Amino acid sequence: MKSERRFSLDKILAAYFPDASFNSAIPFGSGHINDTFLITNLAGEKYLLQRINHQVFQDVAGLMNNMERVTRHLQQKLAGQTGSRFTTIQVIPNAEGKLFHQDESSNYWRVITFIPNSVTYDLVTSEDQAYQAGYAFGYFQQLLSDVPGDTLAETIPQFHDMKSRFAKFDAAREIDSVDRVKSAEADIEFALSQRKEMIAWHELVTQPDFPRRVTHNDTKFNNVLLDRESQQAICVIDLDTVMPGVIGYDFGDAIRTIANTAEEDEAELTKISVNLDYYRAFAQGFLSESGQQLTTLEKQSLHYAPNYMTFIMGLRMLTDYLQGDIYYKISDTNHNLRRAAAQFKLVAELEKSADQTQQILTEIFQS
Ligand code: GN1
Ligand code: MG
Repeated sequence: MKSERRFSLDKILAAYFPDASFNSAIPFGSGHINDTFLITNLAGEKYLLQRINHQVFQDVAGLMNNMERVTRHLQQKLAGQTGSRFTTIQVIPNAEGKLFHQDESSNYWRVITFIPNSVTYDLVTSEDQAYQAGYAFGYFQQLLSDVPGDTLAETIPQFHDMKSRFAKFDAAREIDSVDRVKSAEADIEFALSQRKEMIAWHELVTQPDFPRRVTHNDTKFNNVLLDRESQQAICVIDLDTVMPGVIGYDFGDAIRTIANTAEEDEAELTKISVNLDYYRAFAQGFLSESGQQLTTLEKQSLHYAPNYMTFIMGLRMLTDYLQGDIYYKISDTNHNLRRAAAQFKLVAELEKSADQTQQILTEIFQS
């Protein structure tokens, strides 16, 4: 949800670094929810300052406690692994020792470390990148496998719950507050045609005997930092939604951006298809790290996970379009509709590649 930009960065920085002067603060990254600035002080030290969207993350204290707990855990685990190139971001408390800072206009802020010599990409351009991303998210998941999930707050309740997402979609269609239903008929029809199957997968993975794990829940390719020179994965970022989940959420959401031949909001739908080489490379990297711990049921659930996660993103984007763009940042009035159409096209493409992707997963599990 978008809010007015009313704040003074100087005052906020003073609450964090009372003794330092900063000579630049530049907008950074391509997130759709929070606002991020790269700040540099006179000594050349860099940090990331982020305004947390507290309409999306309503429990900011719970969110920041999660982040502190998760990053501390990662730090401890990584300190015990000699020679690991992997690192983690850290939360920098404000001058009073608080994990976040609230300004006079009720904006919430946090500062985190900046990882130097790293790059992110929105699109994968080589098998090695896909493998690196798989390795990173799989390793991340494994490092967090001994954080008790019930100690983490649910930062967005029912985040990947298809029933709840459909209920919001149905309400948005019904209310049609900005008179956009007519312009989205084809996508609405597609969404409705998928309802049964999508809800069935969610029911499968939320059965009482299905393992709950600490998952990242937002595993886009651009949430992996690669070392600028070696191009190897060194860090997983955007920890806002690290909370209890199922393995398929992370596998599926990553495939959505990693095996997609086009951008998330591609207007030219013919450009969107599944790159099977990237699919395989990502799956190999991911399962090399997280595969051993999976139960048979979890392994079986992975195949449909990309369809599910791609579809749920499209459904959320379409709902936002119907509600008048109240959630995601947009660049034009049709942006959310274009995003939804692109996601739905990818669902259809995943469907077409189902035999090949099943074969890939079977081979990896047998090897
Ligand atoms: C949002 O802010 P960003 O870009 O990291 C969204 C994800 C979506 C993504 C789509 C909290 O993530 O769920 O997959 O946009 N995050 C939230 O690009 O809603
Ligand atoms: Mg995010």
